[in-house]
Amino acid sequence: MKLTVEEVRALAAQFAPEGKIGVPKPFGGGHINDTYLFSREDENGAQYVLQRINKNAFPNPEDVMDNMLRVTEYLRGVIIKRGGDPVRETLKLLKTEEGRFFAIDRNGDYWRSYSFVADSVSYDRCDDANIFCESGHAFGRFLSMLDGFDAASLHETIVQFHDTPKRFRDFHAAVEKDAAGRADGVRDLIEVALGYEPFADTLTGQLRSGDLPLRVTHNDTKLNNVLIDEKTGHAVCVIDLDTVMPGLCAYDFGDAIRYGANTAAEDETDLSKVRLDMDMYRAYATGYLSEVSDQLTMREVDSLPVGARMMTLENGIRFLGDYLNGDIYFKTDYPEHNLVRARTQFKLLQEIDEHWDEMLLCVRDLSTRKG
Ligand code: ADP
Ligand code: GN1
Ligand code: MG
Repeated sequence: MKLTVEEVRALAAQFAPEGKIGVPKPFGGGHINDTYLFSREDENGAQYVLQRINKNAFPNPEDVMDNMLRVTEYLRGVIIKRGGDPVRETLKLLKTEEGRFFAIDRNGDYWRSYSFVADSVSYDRCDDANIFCESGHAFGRFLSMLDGFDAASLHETIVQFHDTPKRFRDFHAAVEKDAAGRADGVRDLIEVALGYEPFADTLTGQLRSGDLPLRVTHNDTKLNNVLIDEKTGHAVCVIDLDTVMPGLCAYDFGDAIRYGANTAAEDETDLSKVRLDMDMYRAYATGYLSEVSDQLTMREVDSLPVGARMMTLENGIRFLGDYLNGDIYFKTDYPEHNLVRARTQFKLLQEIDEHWDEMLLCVRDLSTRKG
């Protein structure tokens, strides 16, 4: 049952026991969690994020919090060693009076609070190649800073999150069940999606054979999961750490390209506007590879564009599957929203295929240029 404004304020107050706080205001454009911003009067209006963890997506919120706490503490240590700003460059979780990093509401939902990074912006869309390049730096740095972190100690917060063959099994189940009675209206798109199925095991297969190594990856590298400094235009901080898990660098690179090198929004209805912008692709690859080129194997470098193709396909079948299931996973604003999102992904896949050679040459070229 929906919480009242007073109940949300009381949850925020648990993270600010002595302080007076304002009413938390809904904030941000994520598809999964419910995010609010609140301020503390005793700290001259310093702002904090309050977030309800989506239990449907994350069945074990305490695992999510354990990962997030350990990862942010580790990052803080690395940032200090590198001479960075530990207050702005990673999130700082707040504790409740009982010393926990979460509060539980009457529905059994978990809430957390962390620092709001002042004077920063998160872009849902941006066509500035410099900003996208900065986002590449941020996710590249994220991977390289977590190089020494014990990947095996992380909880798998969403099991088989980027296991695309598993996503196809879920997709088949959604088509067969047709829970919302929508399958007949989208047979064309279902056929297009199934045409890509033979490709689905490409990265998971290379992982199994040992050709690609597991690393600590972010796994949800959308442009709006990086904060950019309002004044300098430099990336400050990577956010949305719920899915930090062992993964492939191809997932991180690929998802960022899928979202940020698309000339249109993820939910653009006019498919003629959906193109792959190779300047944006190059900008991101430049930022990302300048941070991680020394670490990646040649096979990993070659896997980066494969990741872009895979993440676009994976999101395509996830959106379409959710549409068939009756919109039970992603937040939607209108009944066809997931279908619109799915259509953009399949249009982008065509674009990726048309630019394939260029995409591969670009990362190969940049990987040999250090710095
Ligand atoms: P979701 O899983 O729903 O995407 P996020 O953690 O990404 O949740 O938060 C949703 C949005 O809220 C982000 O895309 C960003 O716009 C905004 N946001 C979240 N945390 C911060 C923060 N510390 N500072 C500034 N903006 C934030
Ligand atoms: C979700 O949480 P958000 O909005 O950053 C989703 C991603 C999808 C993305 C599609 C935990 O990301 O996997 O790629 O939507 N996150 C989760 O926009 O499922
Ligand atoms: Mg997000």
